Amino acid sequence: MHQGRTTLSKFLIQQLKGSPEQNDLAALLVDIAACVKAIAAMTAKGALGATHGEIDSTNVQGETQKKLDVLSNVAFINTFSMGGLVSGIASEENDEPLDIDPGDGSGRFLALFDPLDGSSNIDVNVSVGSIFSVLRVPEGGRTGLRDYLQPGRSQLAAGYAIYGPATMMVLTVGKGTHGFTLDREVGNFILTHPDMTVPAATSEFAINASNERFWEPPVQRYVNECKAGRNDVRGRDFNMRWIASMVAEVHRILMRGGVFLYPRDMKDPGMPGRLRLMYEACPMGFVIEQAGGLGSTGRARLLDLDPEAIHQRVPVILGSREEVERIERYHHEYDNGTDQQYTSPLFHERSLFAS
Ligand code: AFP
Repeated sequence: MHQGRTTLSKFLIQQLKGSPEQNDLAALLVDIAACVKAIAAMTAKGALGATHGEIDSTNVQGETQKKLDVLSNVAFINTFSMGGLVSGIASEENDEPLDIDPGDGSGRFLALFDPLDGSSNIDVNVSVGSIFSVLRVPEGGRTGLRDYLQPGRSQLAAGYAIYGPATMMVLTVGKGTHGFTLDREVGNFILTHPDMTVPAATSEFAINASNERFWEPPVQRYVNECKAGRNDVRGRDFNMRWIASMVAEVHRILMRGGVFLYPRDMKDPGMPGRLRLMYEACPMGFVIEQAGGLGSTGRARLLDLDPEAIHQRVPVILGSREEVERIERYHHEYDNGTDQQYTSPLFHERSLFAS
């Protein structure tokens, strides 16, 4: 038992007191935790829960939806609709944001979320997660879609749930990043990882290497140097991971360092990246930066981007600060043409990227 251990509710009361907005934010995060517990219960049933498999529909991303994608999305929508604290929600699974009228004007927040991230892993029993971001309704009240298009630095809170061997919630309200483990017997989230910190240095990177031929040269340069290991410029060997579940990658990075890359690639030149800015990159960037790491596109800080669309995609490079800064430097040197000495002549003669 965890007598005396801090529960999520007690933690939020301690971190968020002193204003009606902060009190409401604490209440909203408790509502999100209740939704996470419901999704954790569905996920834990596996194939026994009739939650595996696909349904005959695709989401706005053009992705075939898993049953658990839809069930998780409904769980979040119901939570926010009944909580009376939110006036609008934007979900990866919904084409358009949904306006929620609490009726008494109390909906001071906007909630953006990926209800089930990594859903290609559900049927093979690998960790999946939920990602959430909380914004303030702009001064002057709701006007429409543009209310949601706030830069990541405006977030009031962000975090994720990871449905792994243990169910955990990791979140920030702008005062550090903190991890809570679900005590299933009691049904409480217990503060088990206060003040999580991303080590500044690392020897572990995460990227889908099957896309290598489509990456821009600075990413190829970085990954090739990691693979070359101790006999090359990095002077040490690196390890690689790829779980295809951003939540699991980010959690590992928070626990032991590392760098996660889903860069822009030329597989689909029209697509600036795979991951979505508003409900994946921004919340994860906030969580990582509050733990001392850095989140970037390779050319700009994620939290400083001015959003243009709800489902906008961006390149994502985040994790240990020293590695992200190195990758940004490689992008800068490539863009201003000073990386000649490092980049294989191939890229300047017959490269996919030849201008
Ligand atoms: P799904 O939710 O469609 O499985 O996508 C997960 C994800 O958005 C992110 O969590 C992973 O890091 C990334 O996609 C995996 O992409 P690849 O399947 O291209 O490796």
